[in-house]
Amino acid sequence: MSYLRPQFRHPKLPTNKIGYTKKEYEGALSTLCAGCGHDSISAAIVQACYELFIEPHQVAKLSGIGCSSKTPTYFLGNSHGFNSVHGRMPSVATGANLANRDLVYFGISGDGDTASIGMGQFVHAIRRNLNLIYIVMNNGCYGLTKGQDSATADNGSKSKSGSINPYQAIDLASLSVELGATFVAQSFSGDKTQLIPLIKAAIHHKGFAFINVISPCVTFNNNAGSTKSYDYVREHIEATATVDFVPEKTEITAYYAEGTDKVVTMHDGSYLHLHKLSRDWNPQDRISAAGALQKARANGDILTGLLYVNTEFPDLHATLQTTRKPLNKLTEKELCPGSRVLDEINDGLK
Ligand SMILES: Cc1ncc(C[n+]2csc(CCOP(=O)(O)OP(=O)(O)O)c2C)c(N)n1
Ligand code: SF4
Repeated sequence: MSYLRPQFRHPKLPTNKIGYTKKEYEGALSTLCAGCGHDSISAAIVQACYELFIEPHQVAKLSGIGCSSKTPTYFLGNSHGFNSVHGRMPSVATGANLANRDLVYFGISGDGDTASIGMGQFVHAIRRNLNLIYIVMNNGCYGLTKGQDSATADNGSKSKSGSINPYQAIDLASLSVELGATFVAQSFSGDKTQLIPLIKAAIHHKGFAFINVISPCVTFNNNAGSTKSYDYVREHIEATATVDFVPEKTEITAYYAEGTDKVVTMHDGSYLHLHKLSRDWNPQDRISAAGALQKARANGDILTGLLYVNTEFPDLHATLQTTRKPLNKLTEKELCPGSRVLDEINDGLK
């Protein structure tokens, strides 16, 4: 495979509302294995940011370690990025986010990075409702270190070497719902029609937006008997609803009449329009989302779509009442209230 990407693009490439072509949202050429699901997720992120005409310099990409955590190099090359330590992305994302609330934060992780070494960090980012789009590229194995089973590998699933996983799997979507994540979605890397609107909705969600994306590892976990292979996922995928993301308030009115659809209003007035496939699906009902996930799991199915959303719970900035201004833009006067105020604070602590 050649790692040189030609710089040439058609001079008449379409531009988005702020005048950028798709090229401005791309990154370096991927060095992942050809056919790796992670590359499709990167492409979906590029498309979502292009269609939402996000300024690339207003995005920060944080990741841990793994093939999945390498992907921020392959999308949004004009954005800020920090490839941190295995399992520690949520801490770095928390620090960056608290220092500057104006950016869109993507936290990119793998199932090893999140469900093993990073589990402690993951659950606390959820608990705090950090304003972060947290994407797990879930292939059920440690791709970068040659395919060992991860904690999301299903019980009974067969590895490439033929061994059967004797342990229970951690279901990250169920766990997120249980812990109170305010946006939980699940998708498949091969389903960009579903994944792109979910990413757009996650960008507009104010709080922790978790997307668990089943993303087959073609090199180490795409064999018969694996429950994270392309064939298995295609056979067992079950969508709750198809999703449209509608940025303008006015555009939605035509949909209200349809009895089997559901409209969810986001904090900023944008809408999620869900065309329900399963009867009685209500993404704002946490208990039924938890039940539906358990049921799908018991049947060996993978439930996809927007599983749960709560637009009421305050995000971390609202809880901590942090400054609206990014820390690096605060003036000395704003940072230092003066000795009189400091004396008053100190007196209050006596
Ligand atoms: C502290 C630490 N422990 C272990 C490793 C070795 N290591 C690197 S990546 C990885 C797992 C990667 O799996 P995952 O997060 O699922 O990403 P994937 O490669 O499958 O996309 C491990 C164990 C490391 N780099 N740092
Ligand atoms: S080893 Fe697996 S996860 Fe890593 S790049 Fe290759 S296919 Fe993707």
